[in-house]
Order: sequence, then structure tokens, then C-alpha cells
Amino acid sequence: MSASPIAVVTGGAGFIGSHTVDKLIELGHRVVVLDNFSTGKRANLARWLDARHRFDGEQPALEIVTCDVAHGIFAALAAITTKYGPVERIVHLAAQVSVVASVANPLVDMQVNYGGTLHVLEYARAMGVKKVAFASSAAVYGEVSQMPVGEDTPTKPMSPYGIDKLASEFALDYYAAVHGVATTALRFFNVYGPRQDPTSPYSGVISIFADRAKAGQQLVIFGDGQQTRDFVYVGDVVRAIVAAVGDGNSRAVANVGTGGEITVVELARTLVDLCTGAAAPRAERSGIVHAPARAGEILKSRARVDVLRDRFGVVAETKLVDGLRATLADH
Ligand code: UD2
Repeated sequence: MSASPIAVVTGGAGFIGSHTVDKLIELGHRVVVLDNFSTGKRANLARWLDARHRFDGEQPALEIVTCDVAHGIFAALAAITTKYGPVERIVHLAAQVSVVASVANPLVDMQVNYGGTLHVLEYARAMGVKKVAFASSAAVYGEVSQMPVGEDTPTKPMSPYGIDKLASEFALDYYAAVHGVATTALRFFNVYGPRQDPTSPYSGVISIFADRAKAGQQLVIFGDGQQTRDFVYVGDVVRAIVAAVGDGNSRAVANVGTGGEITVVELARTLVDLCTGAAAPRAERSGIVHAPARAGEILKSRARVDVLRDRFGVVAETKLVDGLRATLADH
């Protein structure tokens, strides 16, 4: 039996990363996770940690390396590649993920997010990695008046986070053009699903609402709740990632969303209904209250998704209510 290919997932112990690892291993890869466990959790990878999935060079398996991507992926991977062979593909998800934290500390954001991408690209160039897929963000667009947002919309990021994601995209393009490293940047819209951490005030709204609705606590909507988002289920995002990292296309940039949008108030009502049953008496249901709008908040967000469909053959097909049910089951 020939050894299965080695894929690296940076940030592989995190929310999107661990779902990506699950899928890549199911597809037959040996997967190396690079994670500094600042937000990632070993428990997210629990199903691969038993003896059946030992990384002995042949069967699909998992190896975890604790490291900061922005401090030397070369050293982190040296022992593994010497023993088991070269890395074929890299999914680069490791990042500082809070927009608010990036505003408070732009230098850290730049070092981790832009610096991390450069380390990954330098590794890919030096080691002849076949493909790098990168988690970019809808944050590269900033406030856009025309919906849905296509990839050709002028980018105008409104935060250090968005700037560093866009700078990373430029770096991907540069390495593709100058060094022949095949790359794809995926611009994630609002990703949700099981394993998303609800504990920070800046966690994704669905993880926060799911947690509170399940506990019968109030859901707090910022502003009037008429702002919309394109919420895309993590399982669909993983299909986009796997398609992007598996193909030879280069220099592609693709939105990853559903192409639909829902208001935050509708979202809150749907979650409350799912938790209590639409017919439940008002008193048993979580209340929905309003608080002042977040400063600098974008009003509308909806992805155009034809590049994802036409170039990568992926359509986000999980219905919101099904995705919400799966998310609630995890809380
Ligand atoms: C998303 C991304 C962010 C960045 C940005 C780019 C997530 C988690 N964050 O930020 O990384 O890419 O898009 O535009 O995907 N809300 C409430 N109550 C709460 C929490 C949130 O009403 O308790 C509202 C919030 O005001 C916003 C919406 O829910 O209108 C979504 O908030 P979010 O923090 O989940 O995501 P967003 O779109 O601000």
C-alpha cells in the first residue's frame, strides 16, 4: 500500500479546522495539525486520538504539533517530513479571529495573521507544496452598497483584521505568480456550526444565541436586528476548503457563503422556536431584547457564490434550520 498524502491544517484544533481535519482524514489523508491551542481544543480532535489512527506513515491518521505558525513552520514540520515524507497540501486557517481584538492591537494581528501566512507561503515555496488554501474573510470588502457581493467588488477593509486578510491574499497571489505556488483564497462569510466557541463576547452570534436559547436566557440583539448576514454552515465550508486544497487551480479567490441572507431578528426568533417549539407558551421561551448597535457595524452582507459553484463545484446546501438544529445539539 502506498502511503496516503500528507496535508497540513494550521489552526486544525479550532472550530473550522477540526471539521476540516475530520473530512481530510475520512478522505484518506494523513493530517498534521499545527495549532498553538490559544483557542483550539484537543477535544475537537478526540475521535482521531486513539491508537487506530497512529501516524505510522501508511494509513489515514492524525499528528498534532503545538506551534505558532508565525514562528516557524519549518522547525515544526522538520521531524515529521524527515520521517514520513513531504507535505503535499496546506490548509491555512490559523489566525487571530477577532475583528475587535485587531482594532485594539493591530500589531499582533499583523504578526499573527499576515506573518503567519508569509511563513506558510515560504514553507510552500521552499518545499514544493502542491496547493495552499487560505481562510480569507468577507471583512476584506468593508461596507458595500451593492448586494450580493461578488469577488470583483472593490475591497475596502475597515479593520486591521480585514487589511491583514487582504494583504495575505496579495501575498498568495504574489507567491503564485512569482514562485509558482498554487494558491486559493476563500472569503468566508458568517460561518456557524458545532464546536464554535460561544464564550467570548465576540464569538459568532449563532454560537452565543444557541447557548442562551438552550439555557432559556435572553438573547441580546445589537440595534434593531434588521442587519442581515449570510450564515453558512461549517459542513459546507469544509466542502469548499477540501475542493480548493485538492485542485490544481491557482490564484483563485472565492466567496464562501450561501448566497442568501437573514436578519438577526429572524435568526433569534428561529433559534428560540427551535429550542422551545413554536407553540410553547411565551413564558417558557427565551426573551429577545435589544441593546445599542455595535459601532461601525455593516448593515447587509450576502455573498455572490457563482465562483464557488463554477470553479470548485461547491454549493452550500445546508438549510439554516438544519444547521441550527445540528448546532443546538452541540450546546
Ligand atoms: C463577521 C465575522 C468576522 C469578520 C466580519 C466581516 C464571525 C463570528 N465574525 O462578523 O470575523 O469576518 O464578519 O464583516 O463570523 N449580534 C447580536 N447579538 C450578539 C452578537 C452579535 O445582535 O450577541 C449581531 C451583530 O451585531 C451582527 C450579527 O449579529 O449584526 C453578526 O455578528 P457576528 O459577531 O457573529 O459576526 P459579524 O458579521 O459582526
